[in-house]
Amino acid sequence: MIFSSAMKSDFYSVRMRASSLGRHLSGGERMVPRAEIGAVVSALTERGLQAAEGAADEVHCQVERIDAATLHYATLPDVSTCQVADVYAGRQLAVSLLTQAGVQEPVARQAVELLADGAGPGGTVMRGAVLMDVATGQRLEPNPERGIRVSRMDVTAACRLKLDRLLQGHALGHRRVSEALVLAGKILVAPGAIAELCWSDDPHYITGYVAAPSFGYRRISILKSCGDPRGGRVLFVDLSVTTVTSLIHYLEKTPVLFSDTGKILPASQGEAAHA
Ligand code: WAQ
Ligand code: MG
Repeated sequence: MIFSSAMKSDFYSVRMRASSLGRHLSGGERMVPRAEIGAVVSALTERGLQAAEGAADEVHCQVERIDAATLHYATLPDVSTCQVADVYAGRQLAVSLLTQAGVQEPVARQAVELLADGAGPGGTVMRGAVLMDVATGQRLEPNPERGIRVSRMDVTAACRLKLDRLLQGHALGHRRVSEALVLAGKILVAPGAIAELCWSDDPHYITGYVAAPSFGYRRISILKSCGDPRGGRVLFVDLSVTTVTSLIHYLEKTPVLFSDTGKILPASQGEAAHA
């Protein structure tokens, strides 16, 4: 069979979701050339099967060809880390960073409390992110159980090599960091998205971040207590710039490939963020 150059250069979105008795356990989003689909489906499936100590009873992988004409290229945000003494200091710092990014302080506090309490119905963890109106704190996602799943983003092969080397050189080589960085990167290039707050729902992973165009991906060493199963994401939206529908479409559908990394900035103490 003869491959046209168009086929060779096409990208495919590969998405995985794993669940147990209908409850979401794990998800994954990649965007790769044709030749890598097999390996990526296999790796994501394995990840789904291993989620929650093997509790998944269903793992779905979906492969979709991306229309090359809709593909956007971008650069990843800079990465920095703030060391804080405890959860209280970490959440204070998150509020202060969100304020710097243009979120009113009461709205920033509301977002932190929402994730702390579990943003899904009945204090559960959502599958996707909360969309929050930066002006009012009002929630905008159509389905508060599902939220918004940011999807169709990845790094190019050359950028992957550079990124892995960069992160490993700063002891940040864990897949969790690069995945969160790519997700935050897509949010920061979405028109009308002004900041993101995130910490994991993994009970043992307590580092989270605030991301904004002005300071990039700012990790905060402690954003929750060890053992706490709650976590999530809040995206702050400026509705004077975009509509809910077009932002959701961008986050879920517009393919974004990162072709270069940002910098890793020196570690800073919590209070340095006020400077
Ligand atoms: N789109 C929107 N929201 C998502 C997505 C997605 N593709 N994937 C996960 N979420 C939401 C969902 O509510 C999860 O419960 C929550 O985010 C956390 O997901 O630099 O590991 O995959 O050291 O547990 C950040 C710090 C780690 C990494 C975040 O998130 C670092 C993390 P998790
Ligand atoms: Mg998780």
